[in-house]
Amino acid sequence: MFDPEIHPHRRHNLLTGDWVLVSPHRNQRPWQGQQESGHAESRPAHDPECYLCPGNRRAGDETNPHYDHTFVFTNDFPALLRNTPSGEAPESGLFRAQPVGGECRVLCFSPRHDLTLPEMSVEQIARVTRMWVEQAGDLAERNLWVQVFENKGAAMGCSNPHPHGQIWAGSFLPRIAQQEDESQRNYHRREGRRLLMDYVDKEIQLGERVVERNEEWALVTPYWATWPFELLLAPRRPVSRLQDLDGSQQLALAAILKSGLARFDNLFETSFPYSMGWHGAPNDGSQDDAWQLHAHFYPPLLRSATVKKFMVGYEMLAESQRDITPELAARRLRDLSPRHYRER
Ligand code: H2U
Ligand code: ZN
Repeated sequence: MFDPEIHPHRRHNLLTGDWVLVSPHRNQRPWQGQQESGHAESRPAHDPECYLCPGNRRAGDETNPHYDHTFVFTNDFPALLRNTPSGEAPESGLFRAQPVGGECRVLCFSPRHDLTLPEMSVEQIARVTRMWVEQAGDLAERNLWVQVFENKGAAMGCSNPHPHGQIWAGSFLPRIAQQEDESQRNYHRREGRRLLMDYVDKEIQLGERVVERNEEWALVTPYWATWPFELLLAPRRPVSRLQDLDGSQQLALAAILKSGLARFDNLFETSFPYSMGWHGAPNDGSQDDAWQLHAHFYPPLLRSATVKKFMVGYEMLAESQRDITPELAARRLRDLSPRHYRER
């Protein structure tokens, strides 16, 4: 008899259409490969060398103001430019290109160099959520896709430990956005309801993959998760975009971010690295009630503060694979304290 808790199987990602290979029988395999250094670093509240700390000079020669809460600036080395000439790129046979415009911003979450989101107060995190909402609304006026994200930790290639995120907003729909757009619109056409509303309702009903929930939000390890402790965060009421969140949804968001991300840190008693970001309806002026706003959290750690998962080999060449089941990952996160280990 097939038992998904012990036997290899594939799971379907409802949002992207991708599949993931799950190999739960493989959990006991030994590890003699690379270990990331999981040092519990202590940082100063202000670092004179940091290009994000208040009052400091940035690499691009600008100087940061003495900000008290959050601070946004245009990325000094933007990947997208506002003034890209429009028009058709010369297309010849097999070689296609497409000119794109856009803008990139850097968001400082706090003047404190030594904090991360779960170590900030709910009130301070609420300023970050408000900044996300305001920035998304502003950039939506002239960009089709606004990608709000945070890269956290050296293990994720983040260049600076100062708490910060980024926004890349552009005139085009990137590939993952396009896949999620298609899946959600198809489902809505067929069922007349939002795919992710139905999915989250079902997860809450089942409970086994729910890590945490409050009156406005649900935090789950998605059924199709590829990263060991991957999370999906979605509102429980219909919301298409960040800028559509009302005050109580924003406050409840700050609360679940604090406790949910504290669980991450508590897992290996380390500052848990990840890439996270928000997905919402594209700003194309069409009906957007197929789309449900959500955030993905992709953390690379697997087994300890020093052993991370590599997406290599079969995963680069065939499809993603995981050993620990999402149900087991949810149980582990759920069993941890929502209170940060440094605040205990
Ligand atoms: P990470 O969060 O992935 O480390 O990226 C930091 C961003 O900050 C990166 O996109 C920008 C880089 O271009 N940056 C500035 O805009 N000004 C600076 O003085 C240094 C870094
Ligand atoms: Zn700093």
